[in-house]
Amino acid sequence: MSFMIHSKKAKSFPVALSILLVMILIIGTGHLAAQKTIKEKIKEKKAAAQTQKTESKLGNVLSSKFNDDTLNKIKIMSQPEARQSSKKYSSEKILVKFKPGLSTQATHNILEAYQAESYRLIPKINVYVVRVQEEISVEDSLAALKRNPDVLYAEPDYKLHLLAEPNDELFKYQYALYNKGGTLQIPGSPTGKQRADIKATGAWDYVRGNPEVLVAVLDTGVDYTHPDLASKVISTGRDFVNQDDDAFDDHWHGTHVAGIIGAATNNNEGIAGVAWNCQILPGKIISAEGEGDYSWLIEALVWAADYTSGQARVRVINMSVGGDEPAEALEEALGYAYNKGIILVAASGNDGLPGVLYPAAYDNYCLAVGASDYNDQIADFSNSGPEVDVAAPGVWVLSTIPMAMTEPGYLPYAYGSGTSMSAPHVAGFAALIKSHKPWLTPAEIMKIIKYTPDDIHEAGIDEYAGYGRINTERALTPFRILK
Ligand SMILES: [Ca+2]
Ligand SMILES: [Ca+2]
Ligand SMILES: [Ca+2]
Ligand SMILES: [Ca+2]
Repeated sequence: MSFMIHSKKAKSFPVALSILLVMILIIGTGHLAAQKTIKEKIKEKKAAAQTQKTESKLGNVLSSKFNDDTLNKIKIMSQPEARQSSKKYSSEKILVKFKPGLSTQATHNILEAYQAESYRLIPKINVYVVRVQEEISVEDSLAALKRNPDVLYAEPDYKLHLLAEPNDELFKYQYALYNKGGTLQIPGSPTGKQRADIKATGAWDYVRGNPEVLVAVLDTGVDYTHPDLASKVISTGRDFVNQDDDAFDDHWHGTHVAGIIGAATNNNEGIAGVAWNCQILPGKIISAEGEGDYSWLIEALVWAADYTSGQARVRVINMSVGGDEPAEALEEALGYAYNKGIILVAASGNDGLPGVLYPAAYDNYCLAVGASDYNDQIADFSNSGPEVDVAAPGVWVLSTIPMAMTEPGYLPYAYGSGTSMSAPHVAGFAALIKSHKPWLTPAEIMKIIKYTPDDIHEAGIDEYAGYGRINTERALTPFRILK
């Protein structure tokens, strides 16, 4: 499948597929975080970076390995083998839910009778993440548990993957927000179409967001030391991969996604985000290698849904990730967040095939987002299906990348393509609507987003663009009453 993605991309963008950086020196340090914890963390990261530099000068193998690895990971990401070689589900963990009415002791007895190596409960949805013993296969464990009358369901812990690839060209403006038309300065690209964009400048005349509206970015983490993000990230978040309270980005994807949603805007630095004043909450569910387990996403959904900081609450969750399989525990976690009033936005997938990935395919809970381009054409990698709700720009989208991956003399921004870049435009849009009209429910906000786009691709609703490319201005501008 991944081969499909890459061969398609290679056809469209022969120069693409490695991360790119802007060639201007970084001036100033930008805005540091308002949150003390973030400030402290920034200090720590800088000290760590300093140590690392010193150590690599001394030829320390470990520290130079960090740097090389980071670069290698980017290269690996752009190889067609990356997804092909990955397993479909975890060979160590499964997800189990018991029928209601069973005591905790009884469930533990059952898990121990089946020789679980260890287990932990995801609260609120009461799903156990069970680690099976090495000598027992997950297939055997699942088969045995499914036969137990006390088990409601037992399913594999499927793998998630990211839905974007970096490109290696750099351009001077964000057509996605405001497309002036004319050349995009992309080698080999056609001319961009005037106003093939989400009309962000029109919407910003009315709404710029509320800092108490948090957008959780469930991804590879976020570089909260980035000059265009530091003031916008509310806390260091939670890392479900490494089980710690520091969702610092050791990949690049989550930082890119976070910038699209909410980079500090109108600050003489870098790029503009869609939701100017809303804040970002990072949850790390994808490893440095670009892979994740469903259980990490499930746990993160429950955590984000319950997260509060003063008056601030998560109102939107962005998931630029996807897996091929449905899973009951995932659907339950989505339902938990949705019922707490959270708008769930997910990428449709980058296989260029019919078939929307999960979680995007859960129609009852998620807005599934496909990718359009600078000409309002559907990207050839964008997955299609009746579950697709809307499209948003996902080709050559400029955003933030981690400082650690920025070469000296370059700015920490890069172009990326994928439905991963499309979903955060919609997440930022949802955050603007929620800021403007906090009483609206997720169902109502989903309707506004679906019923206000510009029709693109085939006439009317279609399986590639859904209702069309989002139009934030149409949704957020007050209606004028004409006499
Ligand atoms: Ca961490
Ligand atoms: Ca900025
Ligand atoms: Ca849908
Ligand atoms: Ca259409």
